[in-house]
Amino acid sequence: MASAMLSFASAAASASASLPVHENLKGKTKIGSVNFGSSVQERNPFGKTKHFGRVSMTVAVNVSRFEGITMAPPDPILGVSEAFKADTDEKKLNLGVGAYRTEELQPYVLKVVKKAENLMLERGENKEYLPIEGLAAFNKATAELLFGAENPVIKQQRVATVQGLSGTGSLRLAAALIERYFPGAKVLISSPTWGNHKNIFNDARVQWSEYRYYDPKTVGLDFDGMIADIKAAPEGSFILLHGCAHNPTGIDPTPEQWEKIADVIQEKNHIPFFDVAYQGFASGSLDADAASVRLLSARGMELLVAQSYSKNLGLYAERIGAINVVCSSADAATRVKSQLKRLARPMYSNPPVHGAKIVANIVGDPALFNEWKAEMEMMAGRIKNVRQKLYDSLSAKDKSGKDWSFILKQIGMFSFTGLSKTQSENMTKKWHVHITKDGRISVARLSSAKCEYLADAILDSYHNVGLPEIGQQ
Ligand code: KET
Repeated sequence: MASAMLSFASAAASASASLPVHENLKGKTKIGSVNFGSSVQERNPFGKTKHFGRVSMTVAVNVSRFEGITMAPPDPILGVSEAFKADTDEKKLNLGVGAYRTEELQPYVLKVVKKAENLMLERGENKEYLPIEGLAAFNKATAELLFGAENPVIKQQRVATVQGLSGTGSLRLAAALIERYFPGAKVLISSPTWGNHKNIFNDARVQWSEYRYYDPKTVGLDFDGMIADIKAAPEGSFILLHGCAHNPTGIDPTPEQWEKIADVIQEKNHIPFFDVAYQGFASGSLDADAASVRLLSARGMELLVAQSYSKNLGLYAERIGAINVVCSSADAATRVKSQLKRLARPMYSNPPVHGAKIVANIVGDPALFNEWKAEMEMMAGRIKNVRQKLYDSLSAKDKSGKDWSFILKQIGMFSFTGLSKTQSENMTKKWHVHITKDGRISVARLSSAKCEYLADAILDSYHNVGLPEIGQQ
């Protein structure tokens, strides 16, 4: 506290020091002593002059005006990376965040991204503001990647596409649209879901509730529960769906199940709201991973889709993504787009250009586009290999007869292990394997070499820590 008080005082002092010299000296400063005098006190009602020998300075006796602000809890996902940094053990492993690493556990910048960036340097492109809606070439490319260039929604110009601050920013913009134009509407999110969904809707002041999704007994989809809850939601609700590679469970509905989901959404006049953060990264195919969105849009439904290029192009820090709103007419799409721009302008004015140009350059050049697809397949393939290796290690080491094959059925970056909170904590405290407390493991950050160690950590945590929670496999 003392240091906080002194730093408050020194902030006041530096404010005073920055005054013009003649004002600062108004007969108050003597050689060999520092007296910040009453002028500081007058400006700072929280301060009081203290005398330390010949040095007198203003000390904040009253508490900070930020005193009422309590410490925020660490983020359940990004906080894992902070804890990992602070861990000094050599064996430490960060399997928290969904950000791809190589077999050497190094971050990976796609070769095709480096090529696109070189091209941009050669062209000497400028850094002027983008329009509020983002880069036109990017918006065109991103909507076509999602729906397919020949899709009627594209041909009939029924999609309002606005470049967003990656997946999160695009979801947030959509949430703001819902808050403004659908007052009282509810968003239904899966249980469980990506942790940030709840924050996004809370901050946008949009009501949400959960629909059943994960069944711990089968380590699979609770399809009946999901359908029943979507049916029971008030008519016209927004149904948040993970387009592919559901986070955190890695469990996706089958094509037949998607049809049934579409049936009940239509029946209840709900509006599907897709979060597509892993297109091409889940199966290795951009088209296959967009099948759910295309299936629902083919029924002529109006829907929302937030996209991200963090994972599939490894552009995590570039914050590049988009929000797409499919409307029943081109006219409605134009109006929706104008309102999305109106929401974006006071929030962040206009989006960053770098990632948008990378995406537009890659998608717009057939050779680069093919290179991207190959690299995406490589990343998806490496994750599948490590998944297999982890399963092999667990099966070989576990003599209890437990079936770990659910790990092979899950898709995408993550494996939802079923470890409880205390078991997950044991992974970190005892084994220095940093994972989220819901038992999710980012397989995209695992190497084959670390599979044995991870299997030991999982088996110890699973069999020796706490009692399995009710319903846990
Ligand atoms: N949706 C989902 C489902 C998702 O998993 C993420 C990121 C995002 C959106 C947003 O990503 P963005 O970088 O804003 O485009 N998930 C990983 C990172 C994070 O939590 O921010 C994760 O789950 O680890």
